[in-house]
Amino acid sequence: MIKLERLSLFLVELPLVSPFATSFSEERVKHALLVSLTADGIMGWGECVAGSGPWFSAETVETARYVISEYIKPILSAHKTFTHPSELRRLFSSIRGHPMAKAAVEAAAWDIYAKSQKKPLFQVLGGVREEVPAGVSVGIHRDIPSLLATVEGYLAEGYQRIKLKIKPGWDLEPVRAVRERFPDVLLSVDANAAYRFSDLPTLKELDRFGLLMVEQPLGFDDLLEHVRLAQTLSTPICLDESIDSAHRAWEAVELGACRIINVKQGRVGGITEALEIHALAMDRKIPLWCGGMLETGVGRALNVHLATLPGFTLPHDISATKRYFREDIADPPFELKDGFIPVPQKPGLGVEINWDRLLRSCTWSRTWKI
Ligand code: OSB
Ligand code: MG
Repeated sequence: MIKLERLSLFLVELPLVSPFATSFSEERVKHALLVSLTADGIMGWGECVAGSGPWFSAETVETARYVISEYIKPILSAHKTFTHPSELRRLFSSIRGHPMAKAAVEAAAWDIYAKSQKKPLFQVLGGVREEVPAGVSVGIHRDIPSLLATVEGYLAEGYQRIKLKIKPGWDLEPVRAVRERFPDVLLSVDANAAYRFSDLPTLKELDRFGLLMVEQPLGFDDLLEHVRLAQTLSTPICLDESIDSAHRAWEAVELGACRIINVKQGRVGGITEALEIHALAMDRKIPLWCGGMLETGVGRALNVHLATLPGFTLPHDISATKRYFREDIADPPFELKDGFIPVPQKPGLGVEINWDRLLRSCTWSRTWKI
């Protein structure tokens, strides 16, 4: 039995090495909400993947701070103990929605649990790999030459798959240019829900570029239009925003809305929920890969551990630390080794908080006794 002692929250702001533009926003600074739980003298960490504004999802770092402070913390105070982190999902189920807030706290509990077992998290999760294949997500650029230069640089570093962010007006031309210049590269696109079904003629054109997948072309909460699109497109559809729970993943698979799922543990409400999607995907032979939300080293470490599970078979949006930050708040930085990210082998997440850097980038923090 693990007895919780303290909960802390930290809001941090870390400058990104380069602006990251998508169909929904342009970010220059990463806003993150970090969670720590202390139990039996062990400190566990989680990172909330919500963004600074309600663009990717309804949740933001501020809504997560509010929900954790006002609703999740009282639940922890009422229960105080857990024997396995998968119990928290049910404890938090009285709170409707807010999967990213719940996931951040659950993550800290998984870190504590693995540390108490003196095992790296991937072993506790049933992971089968010591390194995971790295892909990179390339934001919308100001012009094609600068995009080609960025892609060339990433390929030289060894990334195994390039994902181009697209939106109406920045789609066929950049995809064609990258495909012509790099005919053999594993290439995919991510629209972050920027298209409508009436854009079908443009989306059909994407079939010409030998893409691995098109990620979330239509509405953020849609399944049925994705089913219709899947029936006319030969490129596999991958869903990201639409999958906010294991139940929704099951619906998507049953309906034929996607052939591939991008798993973000935060988006679906935590590792326990993500494990349920993994079981479904194994059963239904749906390839998975681990998405990213420009996480700091804390969230990235969790993604790396999750991506070691057997159903995660495609390259991930898990890139080296230096692709995101000059200085991260966790050490050591993640580095690429022949196109792979090695899995941390120390207990738990296997990264150390750099307190100096955490406190320097921290804009607000609070600690409660549980
Ligand atoms: O849609 O996958 C996405 C970043 C922020 C929000 C949404 C997405 C992304 C990325 C970057 O594509 C992935 C990463 O490298 O962390
Ligand atoms: Mg996406």
